[in-house]
Amino acid sequence: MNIVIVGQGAIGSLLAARCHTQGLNYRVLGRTPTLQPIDWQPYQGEPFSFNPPAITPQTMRGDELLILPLKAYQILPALKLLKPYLKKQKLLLLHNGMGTQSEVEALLPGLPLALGITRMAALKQANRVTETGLGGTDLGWVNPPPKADCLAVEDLLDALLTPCQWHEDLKPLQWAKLAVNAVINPLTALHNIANGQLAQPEYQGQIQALNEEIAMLMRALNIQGVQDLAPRLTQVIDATAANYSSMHQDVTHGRKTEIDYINGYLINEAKRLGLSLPCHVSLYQAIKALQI
Ligand code: KPL
Repeated sequence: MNIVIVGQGAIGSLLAARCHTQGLNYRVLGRTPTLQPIDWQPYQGEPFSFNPPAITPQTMRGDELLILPLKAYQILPALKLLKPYLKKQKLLLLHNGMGTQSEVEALLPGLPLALGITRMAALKQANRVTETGLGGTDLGWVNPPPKADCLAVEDLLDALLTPCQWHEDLKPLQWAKLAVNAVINPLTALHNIANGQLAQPEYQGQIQALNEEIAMLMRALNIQGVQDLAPRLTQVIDATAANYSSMHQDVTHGRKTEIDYINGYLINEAKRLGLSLPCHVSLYQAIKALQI
């Protein structure tokens, strides 16, 4: 089975480098048919340059594994463009936030779909891509393909995303990640601080209020893991203390943020149940006001 990596962002380029190193059959589907070479700097080991092989929507065979390491808001537009060329492909989405699953299911009913939460980290500056962390990936099928294809995809991803773990139900892990992103990302972007600065006393009141709203929503939706919210947040703030969150970087560079798929998703889920999350709403509005 061939792999198609959609886009040439930091994680897409990291995946291309891993495919290249492992000799996997892969192609990159970029915005243009010709791709830039990648100057790859692995976390450990010697840097090297390589030319990722390109593919266009028209030249796909129809049975590939399509990996979409895009921002949440880019998933639907990308798949709308690809829709005429999608036959029996399998899709893997890798992004922060939630809400794309129902969008993809509505656009492409029946297409095999897996979701992943990754802690792989890379930084892209022009053609240079630096691997900045060696985190693992959690994976789960939303709509698995027939058995043989399913095993083929799982084997490929086990090799490509090592260390990775497949889960029967990814939802509790998706919510755990969503809860972390819904606090760290907008607060660091709004206050223009690194993740670690959220450990300061001045932010504790706001963090607690945001966590309480998430806990209420998770209880209403019967999602496991409420008791882990606060300790996990403290642990992530600690472990990523020197990092600037993805939303901080998006705001700093004048890019669109993933707020609609993070706090926006929480707010919509709450609305659906007749609940309100005033702290998340004001944070959402504050981030929207920063965006162009
Ligand atoms: O996922 C992240 C992000 O920045 O998007 C965290 C975990 C907050 C690390 O910065």
